[in-house]
Amino acid sequence: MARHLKIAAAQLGPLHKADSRGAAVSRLLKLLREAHGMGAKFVVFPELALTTFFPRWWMEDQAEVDRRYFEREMPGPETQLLFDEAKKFGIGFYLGYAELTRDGHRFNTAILVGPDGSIIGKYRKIHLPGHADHKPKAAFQHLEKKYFEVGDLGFRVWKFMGTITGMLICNDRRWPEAFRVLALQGAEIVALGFNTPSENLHYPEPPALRVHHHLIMAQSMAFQNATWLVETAKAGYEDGFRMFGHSLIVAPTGEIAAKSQSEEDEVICHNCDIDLAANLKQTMFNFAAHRRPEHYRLIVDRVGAQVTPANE
Ligand code: CDT
Repeated sequence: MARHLKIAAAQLGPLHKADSRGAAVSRLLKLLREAHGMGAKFVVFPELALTTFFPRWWMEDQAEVDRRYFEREMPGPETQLLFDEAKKFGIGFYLGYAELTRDGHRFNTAILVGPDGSIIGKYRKIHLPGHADHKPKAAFQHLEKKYFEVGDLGFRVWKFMGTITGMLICNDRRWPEAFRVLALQGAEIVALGFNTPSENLHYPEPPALRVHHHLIMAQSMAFQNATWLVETAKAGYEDGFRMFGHSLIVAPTGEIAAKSQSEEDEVICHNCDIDLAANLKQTMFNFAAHRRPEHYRLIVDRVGAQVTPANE
């Protein structure tokens, strides 16, 4: 009999600078209850789901940044409520937050929490977009390179609720390498939270084109890696800066099984057939039979593109 897992993407609308951690958790709890009402057993919350997307602000007082935006413990006094409620419902979840470690390192982090409330896995974001310097002329900043270190835990998967599940965060979804490393460990589900500005910081681009890229990436990454993919947005006008929604649950066939319609708090849910990918994994994307890593060396040896014509 095919394995099924009912998965929800619990999208958040904007969390403003003035919103407290407690207010964020209350909204997460409301979304969790709604997901429970839909029968979900695994709920994917967004990236940095406890605060505004603070890397859009240049801030110099690091102690203040730490106090307002970073978690020193997980669960902490406010987030404990979310752990307790999820455990009561027997729901596992993915949660993104800013992590400050005991020895002073800062990461953009996601955790996988089992239905018993225990933390099963942790991922620290590896592809940090944006810049570290202040761009005073820009409408907003994207300072992930200032506030976070590159994740030090690699791309991993965990046995989770009868599946093999991996985690990524936001900008990772633009890099095929990240998905392939998870797929090579047998990923059946990839969970990912995101905050994506509707406006491109670097050059003018129609917002619809940015959404188009988001959709085609999700569909191709899920299909080419024969995995379910759940991508959950924090969306809407946060302190006046718009981020798009379009939270998604994508099947290993590359088809969109569910998609959010708003830029507000919204739950989407799908009963995922985890074995749907079995045929793909044994045929077209049978990695053992068809991959040719001896010809992929450049992928790990070279970071930036260099023009290297074969006839020179
Ligand atoms: N949060 C995050 O990683 N956002 C990026 C924005 C890139 S534009 C500097 C994303 O890839 O969606």
